[in-house]
Amino acid sequence: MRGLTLFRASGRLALFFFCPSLLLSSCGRPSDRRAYALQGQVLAVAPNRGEATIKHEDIKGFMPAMTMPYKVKEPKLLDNIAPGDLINATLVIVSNDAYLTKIKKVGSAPLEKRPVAAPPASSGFELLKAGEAVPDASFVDQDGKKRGFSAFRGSTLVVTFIYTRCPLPTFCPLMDRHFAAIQNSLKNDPSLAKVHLVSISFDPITDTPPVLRKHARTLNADPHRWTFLTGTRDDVDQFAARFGVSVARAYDNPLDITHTLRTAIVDADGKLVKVYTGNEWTPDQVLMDLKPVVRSS
Ligand SMILES: [Cu+2]
Repeated sequence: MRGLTLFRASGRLALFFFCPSLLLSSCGRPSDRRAYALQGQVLAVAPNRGEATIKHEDIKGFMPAMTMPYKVKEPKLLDNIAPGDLINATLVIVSNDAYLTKIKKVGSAPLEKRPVAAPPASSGFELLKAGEAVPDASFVDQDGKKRGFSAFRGSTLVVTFIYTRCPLPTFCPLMDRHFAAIQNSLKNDPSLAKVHLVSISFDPITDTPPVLRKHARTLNADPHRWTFLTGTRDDVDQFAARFGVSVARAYDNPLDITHTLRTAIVDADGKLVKVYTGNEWTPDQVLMDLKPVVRSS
């Protein structure tokens, strides 16, 4: 035990010696780890994905009450929990990851039927299929300018849906990081010069144009290559639903957002090429898939 402690101590020391000129934040990675107490109810368990969906209380100093799928540190942590269980757990946030650990069942309660804002039946929410034209929709961009989706015709698009307050590094912030990586690759590949990135926020209450502009700047988004849009809640929800994005807001708090992730390639004629589900796609995969699309347009 003592040996291990010594080894660790010298490991840290070595780290400091090896990178004295770097910022402490990148040197001292272990200090990036933050842990928060989470209390909530398990709504669903997905052992194959190593995930549990938890409706949880405010996490002081980190995020408001929310319902989200969380990864667990080890799959076996899911063995002892079931929908309806009330749990205490520790939410660990590291630079690009987030997971639950120390999950402890403290009770159970009937599952409340979550009032999910279902899309109105009349608006025709079928999922778009590859080859179908993406319907037009009105948005406003990070400069407050009105932008119809059809105004992007002529550019091959990579479109994703996010909100800037999304607290989990593996969700919306990951989409942002992936888009930033794609943007960098686009700059270095003249054959992809006409590809444009579009991030659409489904949280128009918070993500006003100034907020989106600031967010874009934080990500080093080049406005000629990467546009941030938002719109009325209904317009955004209906548009997003066509790609398979579901957004649910708690009735008592529209800022409590639960959502899925979808990212899509749309060709220069405005037709859907491909949709990526969730957060498991990579920038390289998208770049590969873009090449034939750009070539044929
Ligand atoms: Cu998110």
